[in-house]
Amino acid sequence: MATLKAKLQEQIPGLREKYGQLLKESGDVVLSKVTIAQACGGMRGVKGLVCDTSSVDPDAGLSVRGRGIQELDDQIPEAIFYLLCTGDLPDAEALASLQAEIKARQELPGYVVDVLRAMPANSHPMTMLDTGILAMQCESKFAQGYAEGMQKSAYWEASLEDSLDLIARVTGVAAAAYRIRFGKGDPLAADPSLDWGGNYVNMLGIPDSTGEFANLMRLYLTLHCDHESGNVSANTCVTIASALSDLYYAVSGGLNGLAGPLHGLANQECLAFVLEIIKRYGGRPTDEQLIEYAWETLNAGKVIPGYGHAVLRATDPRFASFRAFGERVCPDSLQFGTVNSLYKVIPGVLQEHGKAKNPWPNVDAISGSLLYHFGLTETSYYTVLFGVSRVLGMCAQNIIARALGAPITRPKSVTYEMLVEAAEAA
Ligand code: CMX
Repeated sequence: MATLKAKLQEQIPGLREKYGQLLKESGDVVLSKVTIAQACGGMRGVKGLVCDTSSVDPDAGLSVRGRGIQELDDQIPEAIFYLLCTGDLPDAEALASLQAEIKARQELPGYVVDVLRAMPANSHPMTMLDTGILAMQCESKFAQGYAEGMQKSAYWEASLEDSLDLIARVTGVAAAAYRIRFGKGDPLAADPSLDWGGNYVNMLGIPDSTGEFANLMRLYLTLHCDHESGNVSANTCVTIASALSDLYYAVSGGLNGLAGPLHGLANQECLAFVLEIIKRYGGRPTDEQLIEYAWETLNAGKVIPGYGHAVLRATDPRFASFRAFGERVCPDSLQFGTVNSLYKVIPGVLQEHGKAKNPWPNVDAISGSLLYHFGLTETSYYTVLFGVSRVLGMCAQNIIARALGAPITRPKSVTYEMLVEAAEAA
């Protein structure tokens, strides 16, 4: 099988042709209607975006290029990036070539560490990640090519270059942010003998005598890779990039959206929730205690973190993959055990509460308990891991959008008066 670039080179003419033909023959076909409730309600369910890298079914959950995420959870994240971009998993040769590309680009520019060190000591790790990425914007090959009059047909190649640079370096930025923010010492250099996930663990500097933390990291980076293009972070990234802003601008902006508590920050809040419960009840709580705690949370007007989803209507398969990992590696962990107990009682409580359309857990409900087991106990760092993984999807989506010459995003907004007019006309 071909290297990633050769494979894309081979696929892109066909991709352009099939979209061109579809638009020519069926461009006027109606895909979706929009109600007033949807316009006022975060556009939930409105089909107005195109994304080929992945898709989320309300019951089956995430599929990457048509393959359910659970059948991919033994793949390393580099292979997933290849799959996101091309629709195929790489063979050994293509994977080795992609890994070599990443290793060749992974040295972090020294100024990134200077920028991170200059930030306020109480900066959120997500702010450090986003800032570190944005600081590297001066390295963008897309921006440079554009300034030099690059042909539109070559945009995707510059996007691939930026993607490989970003993927190679984002783990270094994230690990440096961890070490600086939490007083762990100087940032550690990348080790070219390690794969992407293993290297990230190594640069965090957390001992991993069994190698299982590196396995968890690979799983983590695989499971969080992409989730269509309508979620806040992906959609923000797509919108920024549609103005031909390069990937450094777009990914940094998208990750700022991921930092919100209703989106990626939920994984930080989930573990804080679990730790608070353990503290309150002095150990592993009983089901009755959990039910009591859940109702207190809901009655205080707060959400149960890690439960519910804008699209999913069943247990997130990524939750199931993490659960299987936890059962194998740390079945006796207090935090993992409490997450399991919550899984038993929370869906019933939320059903009785009657508000959430989906009472089942999403991926964030469990990931923190596993990180905690391996000594990554700084909960405010958890969303950074989510962000590092999501860079894979954002980059893959961008390469394809550039190949197709995606236009600038510009949906139409309406005023209250226009809504009333539409209501009266109906
Ligand atoms: N606990 C309590 N109430 C919840 C809830 C939960 N876990 N999930 C949804 N609800 C409430 C909503 O707040 C909303 O209440 P109001 O009508 O008072 O505003 C009502 O149920 C209906 O919401 P919904 O249509 O079921 O859910 P949304 O699509 O509006 O929101 C989400 C989805 C994820 C923001 C929401 O379920 C939530 O806040 N969950 C907790 C935070 C979380 O786990 N986020 C991570 C999501 C994964 C990700 O994107 O990263």
